[in-house]
Amino acid sequence: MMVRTETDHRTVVSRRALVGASAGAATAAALGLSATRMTAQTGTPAASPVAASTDTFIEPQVRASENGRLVMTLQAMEEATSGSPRMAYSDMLPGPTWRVRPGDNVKVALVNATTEGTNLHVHGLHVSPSGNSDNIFLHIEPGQTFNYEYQLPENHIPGTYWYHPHPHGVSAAQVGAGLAGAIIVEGGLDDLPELQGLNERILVLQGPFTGPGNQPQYLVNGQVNPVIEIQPGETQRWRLLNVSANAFFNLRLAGHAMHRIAIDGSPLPEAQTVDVQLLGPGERAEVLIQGGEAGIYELQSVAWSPDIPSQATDQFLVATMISAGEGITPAALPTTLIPFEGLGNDEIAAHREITFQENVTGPAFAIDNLAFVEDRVDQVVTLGTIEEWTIRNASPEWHPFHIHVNDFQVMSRNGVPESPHYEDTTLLPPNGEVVIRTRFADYTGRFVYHCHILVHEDAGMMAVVEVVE
Ligand SMILES: [Cu+2]
Repeated sequence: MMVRTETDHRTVVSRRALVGASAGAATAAALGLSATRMTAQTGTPAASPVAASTDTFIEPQVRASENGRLVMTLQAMEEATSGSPRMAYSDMLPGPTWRVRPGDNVKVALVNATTEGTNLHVHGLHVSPSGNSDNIFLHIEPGQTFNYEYQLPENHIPGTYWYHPHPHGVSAAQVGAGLAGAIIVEGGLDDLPELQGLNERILVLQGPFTGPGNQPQYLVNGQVNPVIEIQPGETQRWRLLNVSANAFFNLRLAGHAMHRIAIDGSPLPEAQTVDVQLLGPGERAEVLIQGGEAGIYELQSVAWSPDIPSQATDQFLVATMISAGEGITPAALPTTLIPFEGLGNDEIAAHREITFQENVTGPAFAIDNLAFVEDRVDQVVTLGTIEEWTIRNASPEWHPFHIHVNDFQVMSRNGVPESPHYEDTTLLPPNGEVVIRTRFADYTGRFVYHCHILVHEDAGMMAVVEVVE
């Protein structure tokens, strides 16, 4: 039996970023492009030169299943760098990308080489929450190795997922230090004729770390402002993952629309053209990009939520796209994608109301007036049933709601019906509400729902659901 195991390591790539490589400017020069760029904000050429600290785009290493199996070791470790404290899986920032297929069996030996407890969560995967599967109640102590095993069902939805530690109280510190990586479940959209043969890129977004001069530093696949190359007219498929602990990425590519084909782990029934893709912590999207005329284009996170001072985010540069080389005739973009099987007409077994709160008295971050306690069950639901949850946000800040094991259809946001789609993490608007429907399919056991701003989760904004027969 062919089983791929982890055999090689490489140094955390961000070390190069810390010393300020200038490959991007060199690349631009080699391509004969003048040092002007399109800004994300205005779509017009900016006077300033290409940012000096760009780096050639590199993808995380891949661990791919073969013959239905993936076996690997992930060593959670602390990194001594000159910048902010870093942690890494197997000396990689981000960790290696798992490439698996529906029905696969995945075995991960998690080696805790850090000085504190950790564990492992597979965000968005529809797998058992019990035993040595996606069980976030496990505590893997320093020096301990734990053998996780995930059995993906044959009907698992192909898409973009990720993994990270989930130890209550220190999730923000560990994810924020760099412990995160992507999971790709193959199939689905991959098989659409319009998407076959496209250059595919994965952008694992992390930060802010503390960069030179104590400036916030955002990384793409461990690099500062990498250069992504595209040909004029070429179509590329980008998988965008916000695996930061607490940050929002409000992505805009100068001079280019993004054609969204998936949100979180699920394909959309129809492609959507957007100018800006907001990703809260934990959220993903897949977009198609068609290279514009030869030039340099910035991928920015544009200013977000300016009217909420505690969460307002200024614009920052994420990456640079260079369109160069032989122009090709743009292919027709797909419109209809994967047929949608929604929950809108199904029988609803129960309606629940869940409220996220920030309190002056009592727990500062709470759900339904309670801070998280791991041995208290907050919701008991019946296996196989569909429920509708109205999730209220009684605070003046955004909170990304996430629930493990089962994704959900977003029915409405602040009373406005949403187009048909599933998510596993969704933004609760300040003093607003989101209505979701979800089927508690296939797995009994205990798991959690929580805010994916991990400092909020660590402070108690998390609760337990138990699925029973
Ligand atoms: Cu929150």
